[in-house]
Amino acid sequence: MKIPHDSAHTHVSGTSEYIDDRAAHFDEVFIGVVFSTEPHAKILSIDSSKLEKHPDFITLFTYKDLSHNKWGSIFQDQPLIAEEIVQFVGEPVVLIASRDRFSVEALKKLVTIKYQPLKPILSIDDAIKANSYIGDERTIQSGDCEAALQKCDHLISGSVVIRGADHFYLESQAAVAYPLEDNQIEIHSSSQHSVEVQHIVAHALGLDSKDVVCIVKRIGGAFGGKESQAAPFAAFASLVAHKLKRPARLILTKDDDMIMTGKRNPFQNEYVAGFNRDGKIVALKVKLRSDGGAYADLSTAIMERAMLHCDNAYFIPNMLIQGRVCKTHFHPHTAFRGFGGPQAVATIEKIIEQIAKHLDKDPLEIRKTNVYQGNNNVTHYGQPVENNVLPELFDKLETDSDYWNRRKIIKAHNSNRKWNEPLLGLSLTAVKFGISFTTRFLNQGNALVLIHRDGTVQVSTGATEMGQGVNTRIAQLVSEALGISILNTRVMPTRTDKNANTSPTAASAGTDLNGSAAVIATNKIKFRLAQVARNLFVTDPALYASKTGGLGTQAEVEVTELPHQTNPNKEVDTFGIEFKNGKVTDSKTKKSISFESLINEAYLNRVSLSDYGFYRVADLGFNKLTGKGQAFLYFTNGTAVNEVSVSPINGEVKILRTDILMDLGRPINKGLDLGQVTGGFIQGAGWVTTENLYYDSKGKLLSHSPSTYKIPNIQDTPREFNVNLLENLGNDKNVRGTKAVGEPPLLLSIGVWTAVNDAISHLPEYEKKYPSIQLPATAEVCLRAIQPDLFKTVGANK
Ligand code: MTE
Ligand code: QUE
Ligand code: MOS
Repeated sequence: MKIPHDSAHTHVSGTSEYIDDRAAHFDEVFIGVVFSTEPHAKILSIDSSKLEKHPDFITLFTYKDLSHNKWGSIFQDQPLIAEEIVQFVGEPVVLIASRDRFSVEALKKLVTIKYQPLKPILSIDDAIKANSYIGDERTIQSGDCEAALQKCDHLISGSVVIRGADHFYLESQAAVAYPLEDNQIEIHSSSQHSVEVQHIVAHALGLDSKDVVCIVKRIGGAFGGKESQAAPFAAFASLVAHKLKRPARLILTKDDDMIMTGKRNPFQNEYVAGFNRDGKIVALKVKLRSDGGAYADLSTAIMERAMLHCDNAYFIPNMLIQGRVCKTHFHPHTAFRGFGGPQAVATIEKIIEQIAKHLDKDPLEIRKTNVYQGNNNVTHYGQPVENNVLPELFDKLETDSDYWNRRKIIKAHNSNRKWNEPLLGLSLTAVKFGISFTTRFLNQGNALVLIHRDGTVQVSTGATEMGQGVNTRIAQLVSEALGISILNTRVMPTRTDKNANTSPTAASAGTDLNGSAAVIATNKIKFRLAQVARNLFVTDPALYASKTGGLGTQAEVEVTELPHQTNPNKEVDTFGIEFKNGKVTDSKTKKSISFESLINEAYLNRVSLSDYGFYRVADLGFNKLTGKGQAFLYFTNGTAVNEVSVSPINGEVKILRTDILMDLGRPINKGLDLGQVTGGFIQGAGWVTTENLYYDSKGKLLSHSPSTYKIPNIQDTPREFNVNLLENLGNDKNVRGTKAVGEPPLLLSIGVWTAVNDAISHLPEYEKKYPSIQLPATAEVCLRAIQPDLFKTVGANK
C-alpha cells in the first residue's frame, strides 16, 4: 500500500503550520538582528540615538543582557552576540525589539556601529600561512602508505578545490518565544536539535533546563543548516521574551539568513596516489583542509567524517589521511547533508578518473578493480564492510544503464563533433555512506507512546520533521507493530518536556534511532495487551469489564511486563495472538476482538496503555584517539551513471540522463525513500554545477538571494531520470531491516561533476593531463577550462 507523507494533505492545502504561521499575540514584539559588516574588527562604539526616536522602537539588547554568552555544539567558543570583537560579516551585534515587524528593516538602519578593522583571513591558503586553525591535525591510517608509495608502478598527485553551498531551506531561521509564569520559557524553534536549543536558551538566560521547553512542530527544510545554527536565534527570541515579558518573534529574511549563517565547509585537498599497471590502487595519501569559518561549530566532526570517507567504495590497503580545520573570518560553516562525506568522496572519485586517464583505461574498470570485494573488505579505520552489495550494484547498473554502448557513442560523438557542438561526458560513481554518529554518545533515542481509550495512538520522540518523512515512518512502524491503520496513529510535535536528552535529527539516523525507540516502547504495551486479550478469550464476554458497568464484579487481569528490550527487531511473544488489520486474534481458536475494544477492556482492567522506550545502538567502538574501530552500524550504498553535456560556447552543463541504483535495505516507505533519493541527488547536482557562493573582498556574501545564487529548478533535473532500489532483506542490524536514506543519495551527484571532467578531458589539449577543475563546475569554470584564451583579458577566477 502506498502511504503518503503525513503532512501531504496539509502541505498542498496550505494549512501546515510553520513557526511564522503562529498567530501573533496582541503584545508580541518582533526582533531585528543588526549584524557586523566587517569580517574582523574591534567594535569602537554603538550609537542608537536615532533609533530611540522611532515610534516602533521598544528597546535594544547586547551581549551584556545575557547571563552567559558562549555557545557551541562541540566547543563553546562562539558568542551569541559579539562582545568587543566581530569575526565575520553577519555576526550578531545588537538585537532590536520592535512593535511592528514591517519597521524592523528601517530600525536596523538607524543603528550606527563604528569599527576598527583588524586583518581578516579569507581563504584556506591564508589560514594555513597564518597558522590559523580550529583544533589539532588528526590522522587516520592503515598499512604503510609511504613505503607502498615507493614500491608501486605509477604515482599521480594533485589537489582539488571544493567549495561550499547554501542550504537554501525555504523556511529561514525562525523562532517564537513565550514567557510563561514563574520565569519559564516556551520556545518554538525551527531546529533539528530541540534539546540543544533548550540547553542553550537556559544557559544564555541563566535558567535551568526544567524552566525551558523547546517545541519543534515541523521545519521548512533544514539539510543540516538548522542542526546547530537555529540555536542562537532561539536564544535571541527567548532573551527578548524573558526580559520584556512579552512574546517575541524572530524571522530572518532570506538575504540576512544567507549572509549570517554558515554553509557547507569548503575543502582544499592534496593527494598522492600510488597504483599498479592493472589499475589497482595500493596507496593513498590525502591531506584534507577545510574552511571552518570563524567558530568551531560542527567543523571538527565534519572533518572526521570526511577522513572516514576518503576510501568511498574502494579498498585501498595503505592509506594516510590527515585532516585539519582552518579558522577564517567567514560565517561559521556547519553541517550540510553528507557532513564532510561528499567533500571526501569527490576527492577519491576525481583521483580514480585521473588514474584512468593516466593508464588510458575506462574509469569504470578502475572502479571495479578497486571496489570493496571478497577479502578486500576492511576500511582504513579497521571496520569490516559486511553484507557488501557494492560489486552487485556496480554490475547491475553497468548492464541496466547500457554503460559500454553509451561510452562508445559518446566517444564517437566527441571525436567527430563540430567545434560548437556540446562535449559529452559519462561517469559511473558510487557511494558507501557510514550510518551512525561518529560521536558515540549521540547514537541513542527515546520515545513515548500513548494509546488513548478510542484505540488511537500518539507517539513522541526527539525526531524533528523537516520534510524527510521521519514522522510518517515512525507512525508506520508503530501502526505495523500494533496491526492498526496508520490513520489511527499521529506523531506529535517534538517537545523537550516529553523527550529529554535526545540527539539532533541528523546523520540520516532519525528513523533508525527514534523509530527503534518507538518500536521498543510499543512492544512493551503490546506485551501487556496480548495478556489482556489472552484472558478475554477464555472469559465469558458477558463478564468483560465493559459489560459490568464498573460494578467491580469481574476479575481483573494481572499483567507481567516485557523483559528489558534493546533490539527493536526482537519479536514479542504474544502467546499466539495476532495484531492485524485493527483486530486482535487468537491464531488457534480464531477468537477475535477489535483493537479498539481490547484497548477499552485493558483500560478498565487498569492496564497501562502508555510506555516509554529507550534505544542505544549496540557495538559501536570508534576510538577518536586511534582513528580505529567500528565507526558505523552499517553502510548505505548506491551507484549512479551520469551523462552530461557541456557547451563549448558558454560552458553550460546539462544532465542528460541519470540512472541510480541504491540499496536501502527493506524500506518502510518506498515513496518517501524515492523522494529522498531524487531530492538529495538534485540538491547535490546544484552544489556540483551551478551554486556559486560569491564573496566580496571583505568576506561578505554577495550571492544572497535566488537571483544571484542558482539552485536547481525543474529544468536542471536530468532529462531522463531512472531510480531503482535493490532488494535487500539482509540488514538485520537496523529496525525492520531498513537502511537510512537521508544523506547518501546526495553523494551520487558527484558523478555529475566527474562526468563534466570526463567531457572536458576529451578535448585534444587534455589528452595527456586530467583537467583540474574546481567543484562546482559552474559554466564559467567549464568555459575557462575549454577556452582559456577567452579569459586572458578578464583575469583570474575568484
Ligand atoms: N529532506 C528534506 N525534505 N528536508 C531536509 O531538511 N535534511 C537531510 C535529509 N533529508 C532534509 C531531508 C539531512 S541533512 C538529514 S541528516 C536527514 O534528512 C535527516 O533526517 P532523517 O535522519 O530522518 O533521514
Ligand atoms: C555525523 C553527524 C554528526 C556528528 C558526527 C557524524 C552530527 C553532530 C555531531 C556532534 C559531535 C560532537 C558533539 C555534538 C555533535 O557529530 O550531526 O554535540 O559534541 O552534531 O558522523 O551528523
Ligand atoms: Mo544532516 S547534515 O546530518 O543534518
